[in-house]
Amino acid sequence: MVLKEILTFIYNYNKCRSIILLISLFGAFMKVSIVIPALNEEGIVGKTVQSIPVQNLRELGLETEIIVVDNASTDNTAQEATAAGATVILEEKRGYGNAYIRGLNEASGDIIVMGDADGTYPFDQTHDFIQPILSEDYEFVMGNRLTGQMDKGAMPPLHKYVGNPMLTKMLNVLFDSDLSDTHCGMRAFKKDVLGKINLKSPGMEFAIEMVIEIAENNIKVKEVPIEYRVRGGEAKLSSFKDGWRHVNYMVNRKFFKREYYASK
Ligand SMILES: Nc1nc2c(ncn2[C@@H]2O[C@H](COP(=O)(O)OP(=O)(O)OP(=O)(O)O)[C@@H](O)[C@H]2O)c(=O)[nH]1
Ligand SMILES: [Mg+2]
Repeated sequence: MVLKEILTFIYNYNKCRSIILLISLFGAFMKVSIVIPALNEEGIVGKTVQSIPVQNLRELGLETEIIVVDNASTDNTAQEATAAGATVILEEKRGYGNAYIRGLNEASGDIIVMGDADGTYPFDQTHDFIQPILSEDYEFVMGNRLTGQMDKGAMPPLHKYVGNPMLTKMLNVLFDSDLSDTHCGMRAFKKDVLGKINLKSPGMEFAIEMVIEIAENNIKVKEVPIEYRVRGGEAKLSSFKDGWRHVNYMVNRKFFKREYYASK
């Protein structure tokens, strides 16, 4: 308790310096795994991997492991990710959830950071995701694209003003949580969290299954504003089909106590 108060004081005194201090106190023993699912992301996956500030994290005393889960891509995703410095794991079973479940099983870090391979998420802000876990006692950090800087065209108006707010509201009401952007794919958490939650969804529902599990198991969450950038390569998401899948998942889970998964 005393230690926590001292650390909080140091942190409040000088945020930037204290992050370095905290990481150097604990970081020598810490590893961060960045897990990235990728399906046909040639042309952007390499840049995404290269945007991870490995050197910067190393200077702070953190070792970084980068895992790209290639979801049986038919292009040069795997080769490009390898050339950029990632460890590439092949997951033959297609699906966003399948890719993540595989990658999370392989990750050996104390802290896991996750995000898309399409250049939309600011991996260069990785330290903002790690800091609340290191110094503020949070277990899970969730990006919030709505309060951060969103590049023009990064999110279609249908998603920004209708789909995301509606699905977020629905999840908050049904599962008693208080998040602002439940579909944000950039997240970070302590590895221990994986032992407290149960992730099974093979497809896109994985994104909300994780958030619901976090809410139901009272995991301590902090939201951080993040930039959101225009996607490189082709979108894999189909607005109406995937939106409907999420509604179905929530309704089935809440009212019929059963798992609903569409095909991947
Ligand atoms: N949709 C989808 N994505 C997959 C799959 N396997 C891996 N991925 C990766 O999961 C990440 C999320 O998929 P996106 O298509 O970017 O979905 P999204 O971010 O919700 O939608 P966008 O706004 O279009 O980027 C990307 O890095 C994909 O390459 C899969 O089977 N389906
Ligand atoms: Mg994306």
